[in-house]
Amino acid sequence: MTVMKKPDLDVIIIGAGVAGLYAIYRLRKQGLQVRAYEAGDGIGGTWFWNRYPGCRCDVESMEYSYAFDDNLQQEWKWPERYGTQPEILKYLNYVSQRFNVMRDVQLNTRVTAAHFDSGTNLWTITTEQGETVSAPFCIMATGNLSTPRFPKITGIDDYTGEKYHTGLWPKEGVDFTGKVTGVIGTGSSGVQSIPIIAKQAKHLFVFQRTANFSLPARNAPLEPEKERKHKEEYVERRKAAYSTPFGIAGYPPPDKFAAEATSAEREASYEAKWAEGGSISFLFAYKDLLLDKAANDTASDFVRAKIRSTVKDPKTAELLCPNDHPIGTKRLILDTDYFETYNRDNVTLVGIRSNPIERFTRSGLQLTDGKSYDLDAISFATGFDAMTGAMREIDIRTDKGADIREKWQDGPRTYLGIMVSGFPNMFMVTGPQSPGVKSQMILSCEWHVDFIAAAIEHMRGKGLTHIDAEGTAEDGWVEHNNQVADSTLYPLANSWYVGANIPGKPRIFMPYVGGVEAYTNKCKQVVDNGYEGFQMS
Ligand code: N01
Repeated sequence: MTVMKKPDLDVIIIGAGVAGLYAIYRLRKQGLQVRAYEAGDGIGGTWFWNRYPGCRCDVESMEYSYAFDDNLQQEWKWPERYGTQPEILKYLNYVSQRFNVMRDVQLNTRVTAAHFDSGTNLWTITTEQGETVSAPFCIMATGNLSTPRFPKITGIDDYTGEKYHTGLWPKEGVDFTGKVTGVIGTGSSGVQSIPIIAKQAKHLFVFQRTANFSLPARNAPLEPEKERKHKEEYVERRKAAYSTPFGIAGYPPPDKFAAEATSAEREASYEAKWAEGGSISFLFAYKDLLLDKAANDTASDFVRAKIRSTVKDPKTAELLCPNDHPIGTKRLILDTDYFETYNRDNVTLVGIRSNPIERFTRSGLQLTDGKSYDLDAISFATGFDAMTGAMREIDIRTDKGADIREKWQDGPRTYLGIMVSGFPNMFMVTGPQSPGVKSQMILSCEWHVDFIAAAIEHMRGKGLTHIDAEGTAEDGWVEHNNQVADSTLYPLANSWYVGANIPGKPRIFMPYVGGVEAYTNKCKQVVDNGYEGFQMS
């Protein structure tokens, strides 16, 4: 008689960022034995790794927090309109302590493999240290922007100066004082860090391949009255957030198409939103900004005019004007003094679209036309292998021959961004084809963890042990995801949403852009219909 091995845990959680921490809390409440395995030497995920200067959330701090405990949201005090990385990390550490989460987190533990055995109905993970752990359920709380990427450019390892990646920033910080510094990349991380690095560096060269739209954040200390009112309305606001496209309440939805306004009215509307700061309000100016190119052009032109009027050198201004994508189709950046920074004498913008970096040298880098730059330090703000990178780095497979790298070789396929057909009992939090990165992330993490917790509870109640997504349900969801994306302007941009920043990555639109309301309604309907599209046994 075969003696069945007793699993080590009920649920393995991979990652102790926002999603993993809540999963521990939520599943423990159901009496489950859980443990999260985290590569970092601290919790916090994104907010643990991205310590670059100026790192700040682009969702307002009163929104960007957990909703699962009303006392928590009443007692935490955010100092500013937008949370800084240190402040958000402090918050996550506070949450961990307050709910005694740390006892179920194992730090400094990178998971290298996760294998499912159908005979035992167990997932077994293997860590970099060689430890193995088994459980019937495994949750990938591995994050969407957690696999930093240096560009593959000749000679990168020959460069002997200081080299940093915004997503792997040293804990002790970096002092660029007196240094000739380069920043490569002008996405959110580059745009947030450039003004601060510029203030320290002897000279800063910004190497820009693609100009991006950025709006002023208008960060400021949080007004006490605004905080008081928000806290008073927290419960209703959180509920209302699920009935919005981005999972954030409080922004009146647009009621007009851009063409219904005169050009003077549009200008006044964009001007007011520019002065207010923030991206949702700006994109909510008109109903069709993300649907109709002509409508979008009016908003794009407004921002380009702002760039031209801010940046004194006309050539630099022109280079900073985005011209290859409609505004909002790449993550809209929020900045503090980004364009103003190019008026400093110690900052030079170098366009590398038509004259790319040819190679790194021992002392800096050389462009294709032969011009070279000696640099004491280079900060790579070159982004991430987004959405699928973290899971593809783990050897995820089943004894029935399913392999995540093979399954996703033409792009991710998921059902609701929660499960992948053929990988039973493995859940994802904010996986591809869910609204995660297009929403208030913490809300989406809570939604998914709650969904997973309820599914496990449902199964236990019925004595079931096995859940998988049906192949047809997955096919339908992938198709729906693509159809929704194709009905918008999003696919027009070469963004990490489509994997365009990773050479060779299949081009498929990865986030669900039908909005949080449509998505959560679909999830509710799935549950109401007895977990439609999932096979349970
Ligand atoms: O990364 P990105 P990020 N040679 O991929 C350039 C979230 N986030 O870390 O566009 C030269 O956006 C690349 O150029 P191109 C947020 O969701 C949030 O900035 O590919 N350049 C691009 O300019 C965000 O969207 C916050 O032509 C190269 C840049 O590097 C996401 O994270 C803050 C290159 C990468 O931009 C990612 O942002 C920070 C090469 N070989 C991040 N390879 C907030 O909450 C890449 N680039 C505010």
